[in-house]
Amino acid sequence: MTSKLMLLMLAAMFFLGACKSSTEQANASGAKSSAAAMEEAKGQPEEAEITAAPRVPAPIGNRGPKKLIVKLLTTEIEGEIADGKKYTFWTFNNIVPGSFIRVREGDEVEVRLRNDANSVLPHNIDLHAVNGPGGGAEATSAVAGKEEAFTFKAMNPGLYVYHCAAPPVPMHIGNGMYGLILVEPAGGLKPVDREYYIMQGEFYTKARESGLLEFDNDKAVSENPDYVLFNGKKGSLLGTGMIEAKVGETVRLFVGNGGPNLVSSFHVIGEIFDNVYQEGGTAVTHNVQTTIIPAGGSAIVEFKVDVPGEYVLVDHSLSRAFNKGAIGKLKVTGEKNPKVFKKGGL
Ligand SMILES: [Cu+2]
Repeated sequence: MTSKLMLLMLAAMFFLGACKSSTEQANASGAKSSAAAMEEAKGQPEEAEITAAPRVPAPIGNRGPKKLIVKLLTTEIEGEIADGKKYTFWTFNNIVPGSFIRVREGDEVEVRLRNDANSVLPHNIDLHAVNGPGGGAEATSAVAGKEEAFTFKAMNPGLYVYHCAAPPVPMHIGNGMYGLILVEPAGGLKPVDREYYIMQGEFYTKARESGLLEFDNDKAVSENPDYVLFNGKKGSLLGTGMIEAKVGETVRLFVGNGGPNLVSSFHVIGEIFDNVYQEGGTAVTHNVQTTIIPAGGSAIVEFKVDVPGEYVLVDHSLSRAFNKGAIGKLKVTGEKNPKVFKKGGL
């Protein structure tokens, strides 16, 4: 009887020990994002939803890895840059910044880049989310009227810049050829009430006889832009372009900086960032007033809005905001909250 009991106890101890060690192993492998990234992408390829700023595609949620196709068209088009002035933009999908791309860690992504038949120059795409030569630049280099493609596995979660890397690279980026790709971690980002896409870039201009503005290489080399803009146009986030939220909501901004040269000091006047995914990576800091966004880099900022009003988005290198265009607004509507903010004394 006693020996039977001891055997049972020994068996139970062994079983529990085995359970513990397998749980520990699972935790150890679960902590490695690379392990999650090695999950197999399943099913037939689907076309990724892509959107124009300030909109972003729907969150990934809790799905497994997929095979996705991202279609991009490079173009050279005239558009308004500021105050009725026209500029020859070079774009991904006819917009600056280019379409927001949203994928999941472990997704296998086929990027199809077609260069419009009316283009003068070859274009390509270097996605900073890629592990591979040139981020895909050589593999996608396409002359006018041609399509090129490459496939990559999204191994590292984060918010990444993509841009054209055809020579001269500062000119292609300076003309507006940049955008953001978000690689969500397994399980997805925490849900929030509002998400927006904002990308800064500076423009170095000179006028042709017709008045049409084009890229000025001397100004670019001396890093002296005429315009520093959010989403490729002066006032794009003002007036009817203001982004919006309601009191009590949490706002997430995916902020990128195409450059090609300047580092942004991103700030929202009257708000504090509750969370900042520094440089678009995995490290999150709290209670941040202004965050640095490198040229060719990004940040994800999150904050809850407590009080109604208009909140001004700036590059806190303020001459850029008040003289060169790097200014936008977030309009918050809802009940006043005098416990948090009121005019007058106690
Ligand atoms: Cu290009």
